[in-house]
Amino acid sequence: MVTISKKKFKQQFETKMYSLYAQSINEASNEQLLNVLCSVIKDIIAKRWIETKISCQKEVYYFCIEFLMGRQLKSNLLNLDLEKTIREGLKDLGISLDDLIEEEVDPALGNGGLGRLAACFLDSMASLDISGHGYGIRYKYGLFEQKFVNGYQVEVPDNWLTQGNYIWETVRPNKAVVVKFEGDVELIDDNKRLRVVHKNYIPVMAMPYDIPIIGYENDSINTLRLFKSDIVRRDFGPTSSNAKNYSGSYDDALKYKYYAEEISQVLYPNDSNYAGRLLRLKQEYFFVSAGIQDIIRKFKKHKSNILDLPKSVAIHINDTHPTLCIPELMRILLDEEGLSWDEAWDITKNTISYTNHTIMAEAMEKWPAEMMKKLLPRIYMIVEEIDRRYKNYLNEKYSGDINKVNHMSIINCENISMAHLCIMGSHSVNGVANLHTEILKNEVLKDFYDDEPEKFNNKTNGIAHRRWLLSCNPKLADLITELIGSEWKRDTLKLEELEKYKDDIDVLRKLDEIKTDNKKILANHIKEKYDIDINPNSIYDVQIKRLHAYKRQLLNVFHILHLYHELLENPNFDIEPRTFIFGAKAAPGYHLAKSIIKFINSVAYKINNDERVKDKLKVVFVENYSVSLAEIIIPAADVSEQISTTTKEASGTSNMKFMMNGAITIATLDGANVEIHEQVGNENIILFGLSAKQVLDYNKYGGYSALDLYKSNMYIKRVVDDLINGFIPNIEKEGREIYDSLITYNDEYFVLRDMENYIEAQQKINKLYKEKEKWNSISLVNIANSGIFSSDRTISEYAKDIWFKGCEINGEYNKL
Ligand code: 26W
Repeated sequence: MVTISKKKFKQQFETKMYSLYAQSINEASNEQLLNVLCSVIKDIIAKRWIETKISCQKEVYYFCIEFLMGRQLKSNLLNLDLEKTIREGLKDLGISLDDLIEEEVDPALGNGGLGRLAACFLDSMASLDISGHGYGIRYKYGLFEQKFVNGYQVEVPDNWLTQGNYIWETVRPNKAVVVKFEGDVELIDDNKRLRVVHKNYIPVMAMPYDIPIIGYENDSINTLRLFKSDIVRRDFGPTSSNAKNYSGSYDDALKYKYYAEEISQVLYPNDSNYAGRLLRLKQEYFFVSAGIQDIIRKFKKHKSNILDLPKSVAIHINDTHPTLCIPELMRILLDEEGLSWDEAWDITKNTISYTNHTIMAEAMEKWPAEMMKKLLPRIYMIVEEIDRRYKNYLNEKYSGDINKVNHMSIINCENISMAHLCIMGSHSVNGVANLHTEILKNEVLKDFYDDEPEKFNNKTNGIAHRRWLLSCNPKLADLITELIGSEWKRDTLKLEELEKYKDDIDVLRKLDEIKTDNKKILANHIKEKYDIDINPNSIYDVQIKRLHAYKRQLLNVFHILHLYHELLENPNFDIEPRTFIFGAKAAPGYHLAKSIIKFINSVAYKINNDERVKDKLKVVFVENYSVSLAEIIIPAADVSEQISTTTKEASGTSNMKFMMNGAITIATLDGANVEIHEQVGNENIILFGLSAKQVLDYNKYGGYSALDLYKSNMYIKRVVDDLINGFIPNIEKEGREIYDSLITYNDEYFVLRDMENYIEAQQKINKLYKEKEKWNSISLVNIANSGIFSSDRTISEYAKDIWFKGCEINGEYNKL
């Protein structure tokens, strides 16, 4: 493991300050101090980073259109075991490490679950000594910054690269590659060998920016390589005469510059709705082609026989956004390596694996064939050929069952189904929680499962416990270590040893003190930012995730309104003081979601300004929810709201983070909540709501009337009417829109159907909190059983069952 003494660190810090800024330490701003510190850390790890790169293990390449990394300084210091040395060294120089940690930008290069999972996976791959690297896009603007104006969400561009560069990145111009768009493809018969010539294409340069991914207390430093798009400059080397020539006029040159730079300009702020925009398809091909070219270049430098690619390389497609890895790898193998179709197809299938993250029909990517044909003519030809062969196979197997063949084909009704291409072009398809995988196998992807059952497998998501416990909740981590030693940091299943303290009053008291401390930290933050006083002795009840109808923030706010009414009617109503905390961004084009934000903010405003309930109820909607905010909120939570419509949340990962930090979960049996329930048993989780089967049956056979329920249940009616009767001021339009979604359009997400049951479940929470010792004991049982949700477990499973399956040289992964 790399290390440095305090003395040497201080010397290096001073020298770096002079060389970068030519000034003394006491003149420097925090921003400059942070830059200097990061630069010193990069120097410390540089040699190790290079060495990791030339390891001879099988390499895993994780393609994902988003990586939601969070701040890196603290987690890098943790993983390098340097926090203490550097804290003290800086202190000697009169600098506070905490100030510098706070100074770091939190890059929002992802929307939510998908991107954050990718970040946790990188952490685990490095920590498990797996040579696994990420490929993605270096967006100039990340996910918009959210502001509330009169309770409405307003989106502000996220200009995160204010200084032009990101402190952790290293640009590698010598590794840039060209990605080709548009143009014409000619097939030339060259002495009986078909040669493919791509003419008149628009060349776009993919410039790699590398970020080191440091393993936990080991020697691995992997790489997250993000590509920035740019014009191909004349000095880049010989440009092919087949490329379109833009040097003609000033106008053309400007157009070209815009075309190239636009590709990595901004992250699409959508996390469930497929929009079908040309620019998005450009983004997808851009990073996929750059990544695959990079892999092949690297492979050929060290190994000779391209037929051996699957032995040395595993390529993982994270959701369908990088699907074009399949035809792009085919293109290189066919056109550049001169392999036959069958050889190329074997290699491609054996190299590539795919994860599905959602069953929501509206999220399924389907690209218009015409669009792909024009933008990526050679890729389209290959997709057509894959489809033609697949249809032949299906026709033969299902003897002309036209419906089935059409349903399963890749190109259908002029649209290309990316999920279908992923399934048939890869050797493994996995869901992200048991229930999700079962729904894929038995409902959404049933035909594909019946066709190739051995391909399908489950990999329940996980979280990087280093960030989500060790780093964000140090007091809890220390208590755990004091009780059971420190092995749990490497092997989280050891957390189970905590369970023996579930009746130990001393331990439970300590746990309670830590939670209260964390709650005070959050209270201070909320006071400072929003000037709202919250009571650290109240129940902190938290729902933080993207705003989506299926996640049912509405159910939560209806319950709040219910309590409010009960309190107004009866000031002696039995209620433990509660603070409801929301954090959520809505996709800018998602009208209903934005209306729900306005509704929640309006309810919050009304309740927080009502003296009558002042000591009992508070509602806080934090602005601009982000990874760094989650790191303050999660350790302070008492209640974890995981209340999606059953079947809709593929897994969820905040549910695991809360559990690991001792919150008690109120949940539907959806996604990974099912597995949390299996871990802790009935007594240690509060469940409610429809079962998966009930939801699937309602969807298939009908039989639910939201209107009937509304009419017959006075509690439901009372809160639904609040949307339209003026009780909550200034929500005329939004209230009506939400009301219609429930009553006129029959409540697609069963909010009203689950409401009574949810209120009962919430009463259980209220009652339980009065027995503080019991509460703390449940909290401890949750922490003790959360070890299985470390992403180290998830990644070990990916390694064993997918990436290194049957790999002799990597036999050691069987031990993971
Ligand atoms: C094309 C638009 C689009 C964009 C993003 C469609 C779908 C996505 C993502 C796949 C949505 C997503 O983030 N899904 C979430 O993935 C998490 C990690 O597996 C799960 O925990 C969440 O349950 C799932 O909603």
